[in-house]
Amino acid sequence: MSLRDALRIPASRITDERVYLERRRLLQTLAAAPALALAGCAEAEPPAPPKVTVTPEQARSGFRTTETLTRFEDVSSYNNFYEFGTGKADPSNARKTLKTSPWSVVVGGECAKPGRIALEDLVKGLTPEERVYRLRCVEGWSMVIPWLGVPLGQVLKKFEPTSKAKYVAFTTLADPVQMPGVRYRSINWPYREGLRIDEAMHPLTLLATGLYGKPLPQQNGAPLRLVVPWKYGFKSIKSIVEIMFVEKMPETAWHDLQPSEYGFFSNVNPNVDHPRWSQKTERRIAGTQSKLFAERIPTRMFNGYADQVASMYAGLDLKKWY
Ligand SMILES: Nc1nc2c(c(=O)[nH]1)N[C@H]1C(S)=C(S)[C@@H](COP(=O)(O)O)O[C@H]1N2
Ligand SMILES: [Mo]
Repeated sequence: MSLRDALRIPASRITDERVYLERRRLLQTLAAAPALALAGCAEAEPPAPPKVTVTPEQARSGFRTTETLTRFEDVSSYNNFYEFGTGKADPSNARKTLKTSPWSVVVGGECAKPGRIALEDLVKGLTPEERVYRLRCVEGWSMVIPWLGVPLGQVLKKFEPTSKAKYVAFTTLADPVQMPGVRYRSINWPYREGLRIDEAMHPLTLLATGLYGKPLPQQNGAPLRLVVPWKYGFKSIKSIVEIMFVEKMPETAWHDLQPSEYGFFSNVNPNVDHPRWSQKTERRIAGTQSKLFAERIPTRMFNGYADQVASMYAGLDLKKWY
């Protein structure tokens, strides 16, 4: 792409950029904005990603969409991982500093078998499955990503949660040595997320260990991250070091920062706008569409997974419980 083309920024992109900058401003980050518009221009165009085929059974389950995949190059270079900085390209530096092996996770709270468990043992006996999911960021962009992982519910059952386990709380590593962004109090570290127990046990909810058939890149949350495809991307917490079964709805990092804007549920919902921007459409970064000029498409209820998940929210006022 020539510099001239790069500077012909469409109105749609300017809107996106404002949303992105507003979210950053909220974090009171003092760093100067990087030269975003030019960041991708030197890239050679990689080939289009492969096509996906699915069985009718997989389609009904929501496990695999046939929508055009986002290229590996985009999935692994346009990221949100604030532990490494608030710019989209900052998390790529995680490759150099985040040590993902050995890795262990502390599991505890309301369960019969708490303890610290090595990653290998956590997923032992479970075969990684490929799930092709849409990922919708609250900022208004989306991707289609072929994950590798194990259903979270199958992992959680190993710890024998008690009847008091109404929610599951997750925590990311917060090491200022490996994660330079943690030196700044943009978020109240560590990054925390949570699910209601039925959401955690839902077959769509994945503990991802890879993508595109490879181990998870550091910037995507290696070695272990959550993927909850019907919720805004920030629920899909990266580089998990702690999983707790709890009785009360746990505090989460984005809710902690701005409760009026980021709720506990954060289900993708085109009818409930973010207080500062619309959620009716999204910019789909897929196929050969560049990050800068991706097409805008309508956002779907529960990110297109309503058939699989809507029943969990029957009777819940989704405007109140955003
Ligand atoms: N620990 C941690 N997890 C995180 C984030 C983060 O900043 N820190 N960002 C979230 C947001 S806003 C999104 S959209 C997704 C992005 O995942 P990806 O970079 O793999 O596409 O990760 C989520 N998980
Ligand atoms: Mo996001």
